[in-house]
Amino acid sequence: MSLKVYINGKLYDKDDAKISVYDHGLLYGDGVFEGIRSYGGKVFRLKEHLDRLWDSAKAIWLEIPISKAEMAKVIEDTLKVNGIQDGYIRAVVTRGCGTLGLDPNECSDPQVIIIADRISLYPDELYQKGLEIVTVSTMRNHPAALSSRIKSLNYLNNILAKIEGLQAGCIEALMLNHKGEVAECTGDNIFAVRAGLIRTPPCEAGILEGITRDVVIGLARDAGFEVLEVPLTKHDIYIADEVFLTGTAAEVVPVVKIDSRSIGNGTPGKITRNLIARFKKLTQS
Ligand code: PXG
Repeated sequence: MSLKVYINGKLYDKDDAKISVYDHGLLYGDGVFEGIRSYGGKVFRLKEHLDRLWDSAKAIWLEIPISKAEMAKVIEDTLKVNGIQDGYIRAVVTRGCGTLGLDPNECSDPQVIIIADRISLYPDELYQKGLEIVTVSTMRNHPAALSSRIKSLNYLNNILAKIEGLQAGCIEALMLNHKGEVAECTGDNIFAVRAGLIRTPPCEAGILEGITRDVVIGLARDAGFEVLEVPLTKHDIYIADEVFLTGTAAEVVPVVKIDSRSIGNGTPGKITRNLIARFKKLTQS
């Protein structure tokens, strides 16, 4: 059976789920989105994702044509109709069809799209052995030009960094901000542990305020660890005992090498493994 995709109140077979070439989401990356997980048929942190989607939309003057409650229902319904238990949901709101000019006032019909699919997980091995990443030269967008807190359809900044990472043989890459501080990876937030203290860059570093990041900060504090949101330099990452990434797709993944330097003893650290176990328990309860 073909997957069903929701577009503006209707379900379409995957192959028939289409958006106009005049949609400003395509023409200009003018729109917002969320990537969300479901575990055991239950949507993970749905409220937080909806709040962020609405905040992103507000920041770009985009009015989402349905309510948060309606969006929650169509997300849950789309998951159910596709019979997905453990999956990945992509919620997209585009500016809609307009003219071949930038003016969003010429666009009248924002498109609400919900795709629920099975997630292709990172190999188990990655969580056992850890990930190698590199710092790339593509600077994270200057937050005064375009706030990284907006999860917009324009991901070129991250895609260019991802390409640099891939060319260096790494599937994830570290981006620095305009001040040369550690910002985040292309689709994941970063944490460094040293002497039992967990640190991660603050939102002001020009990062996406990751929902997994917030969940993991909460889990770590509940477990009695101190977590600080403070500016970090590359040096802080190089001399860390442990480094890990958080994200909707990756969950919590250990980093064991960066820019060819081993982190700690080159294997996933104790606190990272502790947090991976706590995160798993949370999503499987
Ligand atoms: N930073 C950036 C730039 C991101 O795009 C995160 C951090 C982590 O945030 P969450 O809320 O997911 O904990 C993201 C995640 C994917 C994928 O399939 C992930 C993201 C965007 C597009 C695809 O891995 N965003």
